[in-house]
Amino acid sequence: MPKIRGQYRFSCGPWNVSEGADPFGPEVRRTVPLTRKIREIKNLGFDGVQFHDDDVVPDLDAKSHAQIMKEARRVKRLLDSEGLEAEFVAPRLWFSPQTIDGAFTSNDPKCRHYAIERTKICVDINNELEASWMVVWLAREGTYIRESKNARTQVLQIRDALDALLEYDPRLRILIEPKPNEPMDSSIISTIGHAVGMTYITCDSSRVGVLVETAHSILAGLDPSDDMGYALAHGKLWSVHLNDQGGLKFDEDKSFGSYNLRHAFNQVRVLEEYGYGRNGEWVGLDVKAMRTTKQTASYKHLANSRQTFLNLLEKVSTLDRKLEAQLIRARDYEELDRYILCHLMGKK
Ligand code: 3MF
Ligand code: MG
Repeated sequence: MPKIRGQYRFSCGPWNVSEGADPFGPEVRRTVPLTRKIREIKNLGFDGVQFHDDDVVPDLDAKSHAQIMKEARRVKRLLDSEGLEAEFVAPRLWFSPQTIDGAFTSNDPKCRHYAIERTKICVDINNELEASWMVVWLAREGTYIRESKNARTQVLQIRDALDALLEYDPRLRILIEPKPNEPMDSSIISTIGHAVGMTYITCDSSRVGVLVETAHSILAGLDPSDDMGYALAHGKLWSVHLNDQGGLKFDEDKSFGSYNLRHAFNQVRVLEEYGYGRNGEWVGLDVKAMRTTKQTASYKHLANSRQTFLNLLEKVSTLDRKLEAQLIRARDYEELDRYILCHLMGKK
């Protein structure tokens, strides 16, 4: 088999093993303690864990800085004992009463201050866990009605917040994870183009990159593999959240490849052709189990998504590159289309 170019390390978050509640019904699975989740994640062949700040230190707003760091050290020891790394710790900026009207872009200056201070604590937790970088999903930075905010001001408020964090820790690297909507009607940093643009207006763009999530690209009506290629061309794709999404619906976080296998193939292709992972980039999964999933199968969607990535990697590396080049030269894209479909189906 041809040599694989990329170096793939997989990560996922404890929120990917969930209780199955949705807006229309309660939990259907029991809560699994963090220690247990981490052990299972290791057993599934993952190399790293993604966290929210309060996954590491629950109820963190009510705790002293010393207590927070003490609890963070405990999680670091747990990771060490399993031989796992922390990929990132992301601030949960969408839960507290202070972030109802947005975090960095709240109309209340006291709430904006809260958001920055909370994120500084998240930076400290990242450092304690020796994570690769901090990810920010700008969940509530947008509007329900346009007149409530000024779009230009919002962009500059986010820039100022990122600058404050970059100045707070001169070694910090920040990844922006864009999403076009949900929970907001309209997010201000809605696509990967917006996120990459945002990196350039910060005080140190060399320390700000992006994370492409499959479902978020699809919700924006875009092709995730093209979004990855766009960010790669800017040298800004430092992480991904692979999953799948059945068109313009609620955010589904389906297993990778579950809805559109060809889309998934092309995401693996764009990463592999670049040699993704050589600079420490992670293959993150952000997948949700179906509500119908029983307790005993709580991890299947994670194992399946990782395996689908590896299977598609094999499909990418066994592509007949000579034939591909020949068909491209001849501009015979009908034949190329047929060849790709047959290759994916294991037919000649
Ligand atoms: C929402 C998401 C988030 C982010 C996470 C890390 C809860 O659609 O994808 O998951 O991935 O907050 O930044
Ligand atoms: Mg995500």
